[in-house]
Amino acid sequence: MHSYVDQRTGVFPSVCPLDCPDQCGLLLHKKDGKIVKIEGDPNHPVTKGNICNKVRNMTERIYDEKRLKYPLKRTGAKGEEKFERISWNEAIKTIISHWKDLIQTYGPESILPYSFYGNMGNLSAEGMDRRFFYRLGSSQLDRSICSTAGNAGYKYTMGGSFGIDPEDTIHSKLIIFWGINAVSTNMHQVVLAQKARKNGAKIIVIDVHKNQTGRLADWFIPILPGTDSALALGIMHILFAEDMVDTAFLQKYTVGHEELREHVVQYDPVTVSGITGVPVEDIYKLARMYGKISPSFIRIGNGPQHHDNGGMCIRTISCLPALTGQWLVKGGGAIKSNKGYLAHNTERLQRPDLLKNKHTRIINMNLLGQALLELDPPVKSLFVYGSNPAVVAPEANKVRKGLGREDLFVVVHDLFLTETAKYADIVLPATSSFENTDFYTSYWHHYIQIQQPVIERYGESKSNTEVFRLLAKEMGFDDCVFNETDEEMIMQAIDYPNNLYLEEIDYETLVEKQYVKAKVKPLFPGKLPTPSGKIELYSKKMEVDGYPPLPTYTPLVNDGDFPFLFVPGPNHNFLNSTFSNNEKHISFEKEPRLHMNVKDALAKGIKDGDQVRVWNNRGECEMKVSVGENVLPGVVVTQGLWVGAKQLVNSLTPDRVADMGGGATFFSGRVDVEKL
Ligand SMILES: Nc1nc2c(c(=O)[nH]1)N[C@H]1C(S)=C(S)[C@@H](COP(=O)(O)OP(=O)(O)OC[C@H]3O[C@@H](n4cnc5c(=O)[nH]c(N)nc54)[C@H](O)[C@@H]3O)O[C@H]1N2
Ligand SMILES: Nc1nc2c(c(=O)[nH]1)N[C@H]1C(S)=C(S)[C@@H](COP(=O)(O)OP(=O)(O)OC[C@H]3O[C@@H](n4cnc5c(=O)[nH]c(N)nc54)[C@H](O)[C@@H]3O)O[C@H]1N2
Ligand code: SF4
Ligand SMILES: [Mo]
Repeated sequence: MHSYVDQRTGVFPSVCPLDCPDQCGLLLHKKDGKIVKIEGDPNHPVTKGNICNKVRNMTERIYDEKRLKYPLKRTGAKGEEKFERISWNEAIKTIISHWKDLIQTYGPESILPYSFYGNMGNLSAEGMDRRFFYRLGSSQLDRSICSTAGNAGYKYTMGGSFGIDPEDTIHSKLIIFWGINAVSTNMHQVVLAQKARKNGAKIIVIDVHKNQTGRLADWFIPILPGTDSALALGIMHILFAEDMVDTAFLQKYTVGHEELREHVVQYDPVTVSGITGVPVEDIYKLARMYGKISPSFIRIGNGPQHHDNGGMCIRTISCLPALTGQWLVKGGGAIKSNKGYLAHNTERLQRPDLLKNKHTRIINMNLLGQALLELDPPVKSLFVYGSNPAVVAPEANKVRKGLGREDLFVVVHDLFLTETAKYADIVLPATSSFENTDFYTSYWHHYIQIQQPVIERYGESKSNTEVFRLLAKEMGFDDCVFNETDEEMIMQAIDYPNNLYLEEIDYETLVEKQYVKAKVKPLFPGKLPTPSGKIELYSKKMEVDGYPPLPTYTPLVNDGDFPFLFVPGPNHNFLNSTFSNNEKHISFEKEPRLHMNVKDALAKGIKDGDQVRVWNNRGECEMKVSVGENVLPGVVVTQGLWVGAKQLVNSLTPDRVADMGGGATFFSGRVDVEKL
């Protein structure tokens, strides 16, 4: 592979590595070996030269003085932040000698990897690491913190992560952003929607918070948290009652429309209004717009599925386009996730066959606190990479107590001394994605992209693949899979005859073109990967799995006697906890705010701008309050995963798992609020 690293000055293609659906094509401007400017690739068909503020300012992070330059070992007490520099050799030897002892005494399952998508590169996030931990026979991690509940729900209806091509949404005439803060979290979908709007499209936003996305809507519909499936069922009720369904489509492409028609009779607008807080006349208006305007497109967000009932909620919303036959119309349908189209050869990339004990325990990452404090036999070592669980995982106080265990050997591989790394015994410095080779597959648009190293490694930092090669070598794993290069791994991954959409894409083409669009065909006519091959409005599989076979509204779990539902989502200028430790991004964001309804504020004697304490039986936070009409009474909302000790929102969130996929329930917790 030709190297951009040696060229000290110039403009080089790249990919945004962050966990964001847009997966932008970037141009990195280099001067004297350093990146001086990051911009969107004007030729990338989706990015079209536009990128978000966070990444335009990412050089601040890449060259932040606080970035880790060399490995560290702990010298003080856990969490005391006392470390000293060590060599890579000592770091790797220390880790492996510890692990060999643990394996001998407690077995390999006493070791737990903990990772997520701090870098979305397929090699970095789920390549050599998977091979290593499978071969090690460590406990396996169920990576369920983000979207597994919703994905499981969507899959029951549609068979997999398949929606429409977002580039087609410029043809839509009705666009519903449903539980997605797209202005911050999927900005290019907003650009496409604005284009559609110029051609007469209406934009509706359904959310619990009138945030930046709600403010852009033609019509904002506030809803009570965790009640969206009831609203979707209410829409279905009206679509059937007023004969706005596409019977030909239902007959040809779905299973169970007759059962559904009878089932939704109970979800009349008055009942639904009582559940959702949406006025009866608005439910009618929404259903009639949805029933009559074509093409209509629903962008299904992550918000509604971070709840106790999140899986069923997404399952229910995803039935809607079938009722109106919208999947057949260009620009009609929905997107939840499009990950299925860019499926690659994970068997070869990750080598699950290396895991010999097929009964190895699997630990749900949302239950990290419990796993560290209560699991028997105990977890004795944790290896964290590409994630910051001390900030992002629910029940943060439990997580931190667990991380602080004297007998837990913690290793953290990251670019920064994160809140998690502060608990580490050994800290390893990670390269930024711009220093690595990797390939990227968006979960929203249809492009596969390649990253080649553009800048030299920062200090002594190493990429994830390099670290796991070193660990494997020290373990004495001589399987050839640990010697393969990044290039070889990419070739293996994209050589995947099972996915015909990738048929014409190979490594050479990727290197030559930088990004290539998968040859995706419309979903219909065609066979879906559901058991019936059709859209399953009635799902036998759900029945077998212990769920109601038809879409259903289930209330949230009782979370105690606190007056407010607490919705702590991400913010505009951070990406989860990434950037929350970079001064520039903090200055854009200023400070965390708690949004509260005027009625509630009045009852509590709280005024706009007051400092408040937010608390429940799990923990507490302090922040400034914004009083207004942006949230309904009984709901408080805050944005951003801040790292300040008093701003740890996850100290308040429950570690219950959702109804499906072991998903997180960040938004189903209750709190009380008082003036400080
Ligand atoms: N700027 C920025 N972009 C990001 C991220 C980031 O941290 N910052 N994170 C990235 C990641 S990992 C993800 S998963 C995505 C997430 O991005 P989104 O899909 O936008 O998900 P959230 O922001 O979690 O929640 C979306 C909206 O759901 C609302 N909501 C909460 N509960 C409910 C409910 O019950 N019903 C309805 N209708 N709405 C509800 C929230 O108020 C919020 O406005 O964004 C990615 N992009
Ligand atoms: N309250 C609340 N909590 C939430 C959410 C919410 O909406 N509300 N959202 C949840 C969601 S959807 C998600 S996806 C999770 C995300 O949680 P995480 O995946 O933990 O995401 P980040 O906080 O961005 O942390 C990623 C870390 O990876 C590091 N990193 C980046 N690149 C590399 C690399 O190449 N190698 C290594 N070793 N490290 C690297 C970064 O420096 C950073 O510290 O948070 C969840 N937590
Ligand atoms: S965070 Fe999202 S919008 Fe921003 S540059 Fe990356 S992919 Fe594009
Ligand atoms: Mo996420």
